[in-house]
This record gives sequence, structure tokens and C-alpha cells, in this order.
Amino acid sequence: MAGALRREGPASTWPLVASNAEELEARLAAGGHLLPLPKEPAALANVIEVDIVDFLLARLQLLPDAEYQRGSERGYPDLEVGGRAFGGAWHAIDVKVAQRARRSAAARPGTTERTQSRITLYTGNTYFRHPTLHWPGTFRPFDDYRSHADVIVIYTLTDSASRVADLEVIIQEPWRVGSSKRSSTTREYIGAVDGLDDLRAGRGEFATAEDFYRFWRRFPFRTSPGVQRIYERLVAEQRAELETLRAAHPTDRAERA
Ligand SMILES: [Ca+2]
Repeated sequence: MAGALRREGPASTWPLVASNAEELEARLAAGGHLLPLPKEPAALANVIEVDIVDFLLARLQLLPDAEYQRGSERGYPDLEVGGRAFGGAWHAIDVKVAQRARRSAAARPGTTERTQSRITLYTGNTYFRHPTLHWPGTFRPFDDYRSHADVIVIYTLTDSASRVADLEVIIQEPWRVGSSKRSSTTREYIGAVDGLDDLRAGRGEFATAEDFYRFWRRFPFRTSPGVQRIYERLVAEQRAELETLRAAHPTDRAERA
């Protein structure tokens, strides 16, 4: 991902011939065809995330007996994988892109490198809070995943067209890098620890996954009327489904009674 393409450059020369990727980039830059990617962190993160999921999908295509699908823009997860290649169960993979904290001066020894802002692990008041419900924007209830993995991508913001330098990829289970702080003061987001060494080592604030889930499922997140309505609908649907199942298997109920 080298930049955004402008079809007519101020210094275009035609035909434009290149024999490899580096040459293509140099020619496009010389012709003024390359515009920088957005600098705004959420917009840039989105471009990088889409590119990384594309890369993972291309690799998954080569894997026999793998099933996979890309998640929706605002849903969870970004990608799910399953099939025999993954032991038959579904696994959630979410991509998080974060900028290295900017510095005004060179790093002093002993200073902790951080992300510019806290990575968001999950939205706290919907699919995460109610893990047995099939929430909109998700493929299945949260608890139906055998595992959750985050692909965390750290970059340094530059003035180049690609905007990105020193890309570092860290893979962690979300709870392992969980913090007890939110990643936004206005949205219902669960935040990760922000020290790069802690992210690399999986050194979050919780000793176990259970501790992480217990803390954040009790967290007094705000619930908007819209979210409350969806919750009530999903609970009603779940109840109706249960009753249909019971009606279809009356013996189960008799045995239990
Ligand atoms: Ca994501």
C-alpha cells in the first residue's frame, strides 16, 4: 500500500512502463500520480486493516479444508476461520492498527514506548456483554468461538505517501493484553494496555481470561435505547427458539422433570 492513485499526474508521461514494483512506485511518484494516504488515525487504520485482511484471505485460499469469511465494517470479528484446518471450530480474528506514540525528541533510555492511543479490544455493551446472543454485525454469538486472536499492527506515522514506517505485527489473545481502562471516553470500548513491551509480551492487567471477562462484563457501560431494544428483541427470539425446540422434543422435558 504505497499511497492513493491519481490517474492524471501533473508530470504524467505516457506510456508508463515499469518492470517491477519498485520501478512502478518510482514512476508513479515522479509523474505525480501518488497521493498520500489519509493521516487521520482511524481512516489510515481502516485502509491498513482492509489490506491485512485481504492478505490473510489470500493465504487462507491456499489452505486445504479451511473455511473463512470477512466480517462487516463495524462488526466483530474482522475475519473468522474454521473448517477442518482449524480443528472444526470457529475462531475469531480481529485486526487492530495503532500508531506508535509521537515523540518531540529522541527517546531517552528507559522510556516506555507506547501506542498513541489505547487499542480497542471489544465494544463492551453488545456482543461482548451478551455472549450467547447472535448480535447484529456478527456471524454468531461470541461464545461460539473457540478462540479469539488479535493481529495488532503498530506503525510510525511518516510524511511519505504510504504514511507508514517500521510496521510491527503482534499476535495476542485479547484478554492477555487487556487493561482495566476504556479506550474511549465517549464510546463503550474496552481498552488494551498501551506499552509496546506489554503488548509484545502479552502482559495485560488480568491474570486469567476469566478475570478479564468478569471485570468487563460487569463494567457499567452506558446502554443506549437502540442497544436496549436490540437486546430485548434478541432475548425474545432466543426464548421463542427454545420453546420451539422444547415443543419438538417433549420427551427431553419429561425426562428432566
Ligand atoms: Ca478491526
